[in-house]
Order: sequence, then structure tokens, then C-alpha cells
Amino acid sequence: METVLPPGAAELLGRARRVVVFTGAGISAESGVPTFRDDLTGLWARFDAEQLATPEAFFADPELVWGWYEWRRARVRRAQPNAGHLAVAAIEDLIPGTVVITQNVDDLHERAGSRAPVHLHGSLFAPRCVTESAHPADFPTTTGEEVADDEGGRIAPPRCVRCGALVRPGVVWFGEALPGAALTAAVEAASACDVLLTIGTSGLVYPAAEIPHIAAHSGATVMQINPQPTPLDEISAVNLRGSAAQILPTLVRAAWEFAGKP
Ligand code: BV8
Repeated sequence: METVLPPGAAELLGRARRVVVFTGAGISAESGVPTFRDDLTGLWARFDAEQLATPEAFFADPELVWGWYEWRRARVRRAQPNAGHLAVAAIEDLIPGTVVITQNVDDLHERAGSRAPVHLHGSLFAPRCVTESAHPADFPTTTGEEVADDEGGRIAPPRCVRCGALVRPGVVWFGEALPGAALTAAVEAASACDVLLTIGTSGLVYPAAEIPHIAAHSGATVMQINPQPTPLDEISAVNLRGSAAQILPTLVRAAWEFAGKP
């Protein structure tokens, strides 16, 4: 079903000179990667993500939490970037200098061709030693094949070959500070852009959720793509109600045509 864009939406993007694309779990939903709003299943059904994505949960039961991340990593490995991810990469082609900022820990933006997404919450593919020192990632991690079946299971985390401490997922847990360089880059880009496109985020998790507000307060035009209302509705000049994989390709194609690009 072809998306009907509100008047002026394609022009807003086609005229933009400095664009930020800000994404959340919703952009990966159509790749089959569950969002944080989705109920957990199997072994983890009795938890919600916010309980498991914490240092406390990991140190209380490393096998349960490491098993969850390995199950998620296996899901992402089996997933493909969808038309939404590909459209984000096309925006980077249309408007050089576009900055992609993601809250997601999957690698689907990279696999769709995005050059250097800013990962505010880390990555499923960067496990690290729990000690604060940056031991190199030369430790054996499970290939994820052991958890390929849909139920997932408890898996003992590997040990750091340097110091023998536990290896943990390379993500930012609730209660942990975001990576300073990533947050600084995101704030700088949001403060300087003329259009910020927020896609597939509930806008509930801070300080990441500040990014669209920083853009709006700096005079940028905010455009939102989400099938549901969110707290970002009130700062969005354009609210495109629907899925990223349906709306984004139509919006980007129309913006290309507006910009008179071949
Ligand atoms: C911190 C990695 C302090 C792990 C994640 C105020 C200021 C600062 C902090 C706080 C604050 N208030 C509260 C806090 C604490 C907390 C917080 O925000 N809690 C919330 C619940 C209120 N924040 C923190 O703890 C942060 N740390 O503040 O540290 C500090 C400072 C200095 C020193 C020490 C400590 C850390 C937060 C990061 C947590 N880690 N991820 C992992 O992945 O396992 S967050 C995780 O949840 C995701 O990364 C994501 O960011 C978030 C979920 O948000 P979304 O991406 O929006 O996904 P969600 O499922 O919510 O929504 C999906 C949306 O998609 C929906 O709107 C849906 O309608 C839409 N959708 C669905 N399908 C589609 C679609 N859209 C388009 N197309 C579709 N097809």
C-alpha cells in the first residue's frame, strides 16, 4: 500500500542541508528483531527488558543475562536490514553529512550501508571484560549458534583471557552512563541540524530521548515516523503514522525527486 505523504514532507527533507536521523527499536521491528515494548518470550518471559538490561541482573545471574544477549545476537545475525534501514542509508547518499544516531544495539544500519552510525547504547557485537580496563576483545565468545533455536537458554559468559574476569555484553545498561564520545557527537549533531527525523522510538529512555528535544530547541524541524503516538508528537512538525519500512522509502524517493536528483 503506497504511503500518502502530507504536503511539504518530502520538500522538508529534500531541502534540508544538515540532517540527523535518530532511530529506536521500531526501525528493526520489521526485520524480526523484537522491540523493548514487545513482551519477552521463553526463558525470559517472566521479566521485562528493563529488569534484565541492568548490571544488577547480570551479576546476580550471569548465565541468564548472557544467554539473553546471545539469543538476541543470534536473532540479529539471522535478521536482514529492512527497507527502512536501506532508506536511511539512501538519505546519507542524498544529503552528504547526514548523521545517523541510534539507540539500537544491532548492526542492521551498518549492514544496510550506513557509514558510521552513532551507537548511544553500545552494540551486541562488542562484548568486553567487566573490569573497567579496556582489555582487548581477544576472548572466546559463543558463536551464537548454540542459541539459534528460538527458546534460547542459559549460557555461561566467557572469561577474559587477560584477567579471568567475566565477559559482559558491550551495551549500556539501565543505570550506566552512555559512552561520552557518542553522547557528545549526538548532542553536537542535534544542536546543528536543520531537520531531525526520529524513527521507531518511544522517546522514553533518557538521556537518549533528549536528542530530538535538543534539535527542536535549536530550531530544527522534527519529523517523526511511528505507528503509535509518543511524547515526541508535541515537538514534531510532521507526524507520519505508520511503519518505517513502509513510509521511509516513499518519503526518501519523494525527497530525491524534489531535490531533482537522478
Ligand atoms: C543513565 C541497551 C545515569 C541495552 C538500553 C533522566 C535522565 C537520565 C536518566 C534517566 C532519567 N530518567 C530515568 C533515567 C534512568 C534510565 C531511563 O531512562 N529509564 C526509563 C525507563 C525511564 N536511563 C538510564 O538508565 C540510562 N543511564 O541515565 O545513567 C548515569 C550518569 C552518569 C553516571 C552513571 C549513571 C541508560 C539507558 C540505556 C539503557 N539501555 N539499551 C539493551 O539493549 O539490552 S535502552 C533500550 O530501551 C533501547 O536501547 C532503547 O533505547 C530503549 C527502548 O526504546 P526504543 O528504542 O524507543 O524502543 P521501544 O521498544 O521503547 O519503542 C519502540 C517504538 O517503535 C515504539 O514507539 C513503537 O510504536 C515503534 N514501532 C514499532 N514498530 C515499528 C515502530 N516504529 C516504526 N516502524 C515500525 N515497524
